[in-house]
This record gives sequence, C-alpha cells and structure tokens, in this order.
Amino acid sequence: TLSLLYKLNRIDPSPLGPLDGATATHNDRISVLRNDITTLAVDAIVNAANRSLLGGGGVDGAIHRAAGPELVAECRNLGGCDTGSSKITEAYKLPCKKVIHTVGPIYNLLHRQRCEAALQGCYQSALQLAVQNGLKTIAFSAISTGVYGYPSPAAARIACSTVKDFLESKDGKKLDRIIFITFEEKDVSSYNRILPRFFPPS
Ligand code: AR6
Repeated sequence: TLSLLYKLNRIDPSPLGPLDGATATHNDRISVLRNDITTLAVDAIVNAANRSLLGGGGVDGAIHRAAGPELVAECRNLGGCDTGSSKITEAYKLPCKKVIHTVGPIYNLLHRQRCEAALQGCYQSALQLAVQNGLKTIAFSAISTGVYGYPSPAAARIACSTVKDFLESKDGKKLDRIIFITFEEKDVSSYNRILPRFFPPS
C-alpha cells in the first residue's frame, strides 16, 4: 500500500518529509496523507476555494501558484460558485488531471446546522463531479478548516460520513480511492480518530 501512495505521489513528498508516522493507508479505498496537495498525481484534487473562484490564500493560493496563470483565466469564465457547491477545471501545470473547486462554509457556531449542510454539499458535489468526469482517485483538502475556521474534528466527521454514504451509492462504486490530505497534525489526528467509525480498517 505504501508503494501505491508513492505511485500516486510521483513527486518527492518533501518538505513535510516522506510518508511518516502521520500518514496512513486506512483501507483499500481510503487514505490519509500529510503532504502538499499540489504534488499529487491523482485524477482530481479538491481545492478549498471561495465564491469568486479567483484564488486566495491557503491551499487555494498554493494550487493557483502551482497550476500557473491559465487556471485563474479559466476560473474567470465560471461565474463564481455557491457555498456548498463545486466546479471543475483543467489542472494545467499540476500533476493531477483535473481540479475540483469547492466552496466551504465560513464557520459560525450560531448557524452550525447550516454550516454542516454546506460542508456536506462540498463533499457530495465534488464527488458527483468526479464521477461525471470519469475520475476515480480524488484527494480532498481539509475544506473550511483553515481560514474559514471549521473545527477540525467536526469537519473530519462530516467529510467521512459524506464520503462513506457516497461510496456506498450506485455512483460511488465508480470511484477507486479517496485521499484526505492535510497539512497540519491536528487534522491528521482528527481523521485518524474518526475514520474507524465510518470505514473498517484493512
Ligand atoms: N496542501 C494541502 N493542504 C493545505 C495546503 C497544501 N498546499 N495549504 C494549506 N492546506 P484553507 P478554508 C490546508 O485556509 O478554511 C483561501 O483564501 C490548511 O492547513 O486553505 O476552506 C480561499 O480562497 C487547512 O487545513 O481553506 C478562501 O477564501 C486546509 O488546507 C479561504 O481560504 C484548508 O485551509 C478558504 O478557507
């Protein structure tokens, strides 16, 4: 399984270090990886964008920098994107095949249910777009858990439950592997804690 991850990740996984203790292939369809999403040679990476789709900081900034200026040029024609929805583009200089841009909610404790529904919408709509485009290996950044302030354990639970439901649906059978990719130890440990509740380890 480690060799599969190396294959997915053709580029040297520095600067965060090679596949260390914080990295796990959970089972034959789910992985958690602590790395830079822009290095992954998967079918699609999922960007944590904003409603303008014109770039920003965090993972969005990293993806636009690595893809080159053609990405924002394509995004300009998309007319933005609603919170909880996704749009797909080419990947340009990135090693993946496509980029799926999703817009997570800005976390607000007073509107917890609305935030939860929107985050669910991000995962669902991204997976739906992947299937529609014949993409089988999808890497998700930890949507909304950075600048948008979503608490990491709650976000990981929604990510896992939504992905599980989707993988069990008719369309979900068309997907090979979902990778939850994060930068920060707090997100890795959230996923590692929550994953066994939703997916049996192999
Ligand atoms: N690879 C993988 N994960 C990353 C990378 C990377 N290269 N860079 C950051 N992360 P954030 P949000 C992690 O703030 O909360 C942007 O300005 C990061 O550690 O990027 O959805 C957009 O334009 C965190 O765990 O996204 C929006 O305006 C996770 O990615 C806004 O930020 C998401 O953090 C979206 O905020």
